[in-house]
Amino acid sequence: MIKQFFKLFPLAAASLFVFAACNSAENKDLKINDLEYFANRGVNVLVYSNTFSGGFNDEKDSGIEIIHHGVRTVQGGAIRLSNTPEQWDLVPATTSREVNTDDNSIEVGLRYDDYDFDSRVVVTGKGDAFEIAVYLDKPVPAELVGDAGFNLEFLPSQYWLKTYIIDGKPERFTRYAVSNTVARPNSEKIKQYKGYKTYDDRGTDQFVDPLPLATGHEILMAPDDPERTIKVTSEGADLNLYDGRILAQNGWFVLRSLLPAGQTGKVLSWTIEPNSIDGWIREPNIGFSQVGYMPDQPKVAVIELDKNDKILGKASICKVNDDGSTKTVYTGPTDTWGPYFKYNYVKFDFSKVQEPGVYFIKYGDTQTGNFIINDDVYDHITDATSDVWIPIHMNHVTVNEGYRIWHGEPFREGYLQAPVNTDHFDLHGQGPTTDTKYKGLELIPGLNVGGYFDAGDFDIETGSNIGVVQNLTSIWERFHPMRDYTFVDEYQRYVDLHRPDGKPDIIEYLEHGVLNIVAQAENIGHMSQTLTNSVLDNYHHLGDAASITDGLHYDPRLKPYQKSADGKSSGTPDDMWAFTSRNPSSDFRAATCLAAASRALKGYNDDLAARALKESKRLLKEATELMQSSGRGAGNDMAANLQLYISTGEQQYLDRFKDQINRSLSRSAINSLTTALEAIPYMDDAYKESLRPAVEQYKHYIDSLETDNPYGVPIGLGNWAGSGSVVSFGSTICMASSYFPDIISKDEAFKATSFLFGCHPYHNYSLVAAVGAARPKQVFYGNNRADLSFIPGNVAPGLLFRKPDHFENYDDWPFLWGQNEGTIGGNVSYLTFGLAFKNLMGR
Ligand SMILES: [Ca+2]
Ligand SMILES: [Ca+2]
Ligand SMILES: [Ca+2]
Repeated sequence: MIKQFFKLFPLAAASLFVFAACNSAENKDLKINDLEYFANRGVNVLVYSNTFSGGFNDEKDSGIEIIHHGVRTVQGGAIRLSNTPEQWDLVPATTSREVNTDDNSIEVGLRYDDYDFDSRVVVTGKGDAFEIAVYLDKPVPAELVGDAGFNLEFLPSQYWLKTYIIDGKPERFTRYAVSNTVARPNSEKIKQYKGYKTYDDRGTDQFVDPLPLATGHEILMAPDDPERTIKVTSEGADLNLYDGRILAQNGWFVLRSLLPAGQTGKVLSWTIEPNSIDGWIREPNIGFSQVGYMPDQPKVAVIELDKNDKILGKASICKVNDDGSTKTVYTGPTDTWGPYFKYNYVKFDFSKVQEPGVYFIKYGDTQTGNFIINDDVYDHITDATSDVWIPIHMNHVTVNEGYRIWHGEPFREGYLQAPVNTDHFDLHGQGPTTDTKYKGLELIPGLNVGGYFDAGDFDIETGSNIGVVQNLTSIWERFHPMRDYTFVDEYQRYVDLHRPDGKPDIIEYLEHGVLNIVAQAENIGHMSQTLTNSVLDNYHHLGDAASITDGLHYDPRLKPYQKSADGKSSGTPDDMWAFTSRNPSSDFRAATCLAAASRALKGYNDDLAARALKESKRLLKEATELMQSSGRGAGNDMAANLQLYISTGEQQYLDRFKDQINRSLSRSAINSLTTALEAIPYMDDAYKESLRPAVEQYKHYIDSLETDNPYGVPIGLGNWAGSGSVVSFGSTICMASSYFPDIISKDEAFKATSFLFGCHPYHNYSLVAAVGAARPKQVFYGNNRADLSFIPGNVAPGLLFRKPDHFENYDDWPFLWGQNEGTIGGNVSYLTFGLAFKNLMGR
C-alpha cells in the first residue's frame, strides 16, 4: 500500500494552487542539496547532472531532468533547433555549469558550435516551484530565428491516457501518435548530425514537421495523477505541445517555446510546478529471484527503501496452498545493510524455507509476486535465449516461428566497399585507404552469408561476431549441449524455430557465425570493422530486416527509386557497406576463433572446417607481421594465444600465454582469472596449483562486493548498464568453484542469478525476457521495440545509473538502449554463464 496523501488541484486554470489542509507541515521548497540538484519529498530536479555527451547525440537522458516520485519522467531541457528533435539532431555542448546555493540556482552555458550560438539557462528554485530562464548575450543568429527554442520533454508512457489542461481547455495525451504535420522544403531543415539525414524524402525534397497538439500559456499535465501532476506557465512566449513520436517512435512529448528574434538579456521564462505528494514514501522494492530457488540454496531478499521510510525489523514468507489459501510459514529478522546512493537497504534471509512449493514475501504492507522453490527451477534459464533470441538474430536467412516470420532474408544485394574517409553514424569509419582490391561503392562479393545482427540494429559488428564464435566453440567443447529445437538450412537460407532437425543447435549457430567470418577473410582478405548501413534513414529501421534495403544492386546510372528493366538493380542508394580499414589485432582474434571453430566443426562441416583453418593460418601470419612492422608487437592477446596453443600445440603460444597470464594475474586476478582457468584442462597440475593465490584473491574480491553494494555483485555506473559484468562475474565464479570448491563455494554463483532474475535496484523484474518468472520485464530495445515488446531470452543491460544517484530501468518504455538493449555478444555470454551455472549445480 502506498503511504500518501493526495493533493487536490483545482480543475480550472488558477494562478495559485490551493493546498488541501493536511496534518503534515512539510517544507516543500525545492532546495539544492549536497549532490547539486533541487529536491523536496517527491521531486528531484537535475540541471545538467547529465549532459549531452553520450556517443549518440540525443540519448533522451540529458539536460534538465525531473525525477518525479521516483520515476525520471522529464528530460531534454535545452535550447533545441527543432520542434521534436530526434537522436541525430544537433545537441548543444555544455560550456559551463555553476551551482549557486546562495540564491538557490544552477546556471549552465550552452553552445552550438555550428552556428556560433551561445545561451545561458538559469534554473532557480522558488518555493515548491522552479523557474527556467534563458539569457542571451547576443541575439539568436538570423539563420536560427524560428528554429531555436527552449524544449522540455515528457516521457510518453507516463503521460499517455492522462489528461492535460491548456489555458483552461481539457485534453488527453494519446496512447499512439496521431497528430497533424506539415511538409516543408529541405532547404529549411536544420542540418543533422554530420550532415546525415534521418529521413527518406522519397524525392520530394521536403521534410516532415509536426504541428503542435496544443498552444497556450499555461499547461497543467496529469491533474488526474498526483504522482505525475506538473504545471508549466510561460510568462510571454507561447507554449507549444508536440508529440515527438510522429517522426520517431522513440520521441517524447515536447513542450517548446521559440526564442524571440533580435533580443538579448532574459528572453524566456517558464515557471514549473511539479506536484509533491505530502508525506510521500516510495513503496519498498523487494528484490528476489523471480525464477525461484533450489531448496538448499541461500535465499536472501534485498529490500530497497525510501530514506524516509521506517525500517521494519521483520519480514515473512507465505506459502500458497493447493486450495489457493495462503499461510505464513516463516517470519525472520531483517538485517540493515545501510544507504547506497538514493535509498536504504535491508536484507531478509529466508534460507531456512526449503520445502518445495509456491511462496511470496511479505514486508509490512508490501507483498511480492509468487516464486517457486524446487530442485528444477533453473533448468530452463537458457532455453529462450538459445531457442528464440539467438536464431532470430541470424543474418542472411529467413526466420520463421509458427505463424510469424520474424524476418525475411536480408541484404540479398550484398555489400559495397565503403568509400574512403567516411565517418559513420554508428561510431565506425573508413580510413584514407580501402585496404582491399575494391574501389569505393564497388560490390565485394560473397559477404551476404552467415553472421549475426549486432543488437537492436542489424549490422554485423565483426569484433562481436568473433567473440560469439569463440564463445559458441567454448560452449560446444565444455558442455556439448545436444539441445535441438531449431531447424537451420543454410542452402534454403531458412530457419524455423521449435522444429528439431536432428542437428545440435549450438553447432548450427557456430557454423552460421563462422560462415560470415570466413567469407570476410576470403573476400575482403581480412576482417572488416563492420558490415553496416550506408544511410542513416535505414539504420534506425524497425521491423523486418529483409525490408531495410530493396534487395537490388545499386546502380548510380538509374534515378533514385527507379528499377532496371531486368529487375535486378535500382537507383536507390540503400545497399549496405563494408568498412574495411585493416586492424591486425582484429585479424589476430579472427585467426584464433577460426582455429578453435575448425576443431568443433570437424566431422560436421569438413569443408568449412578446412576453409576456417586455412584462413586462420594466413591471417595469423599476416597479422603477426603487420603488428611487428607497426611496432605494436605480436600476440598481446592472452586468450588468443591460449586458443592457438590448444589448436596447434605449438610451444611458442604456450610460452607467450604463460608469460602473459602470470603478469596479468600478478596485476589483478579480477579481469584475467577466467582466461587463466580456461587453460586448466590443457595444462599440468602444477599450472592449476599456481592459480590458487589468484583464486584466493578473487574470493576477497567477491567478499568485498558485499560491502560495496547491497547486492554483492559488481554494479556498473557507465552509460551502458552493467548486466554484462554480472554475467562475467557469474561465469568466473562457476569456473573457479568447479576447480577450487574449497576456496569459492558454488553458493556465490546465486548472487549473479538472483540479481539477473529480480534482486536488484529500482524494480524487481527479471532482466531476462520471458524467463521462468512471475514478472519478467515486458519491454526491451529489440527490433520489435516499436511494439513495446521483447524478444524472448534477451538480457537487458539493466540498471542504468544516472548521475548523481539514480538507478533506473524503464519497463514501460523500451527505447533507452543503455538499459534495455540486448546484444548478440551479451546474450551468448549469458548462454555460456547459464550452461556453466546449471553444470555447477548438477542440473
Ligand atoms: Ca550496431
Ligand atoms: Ca537443430
Ligand atoms: Ca539496394
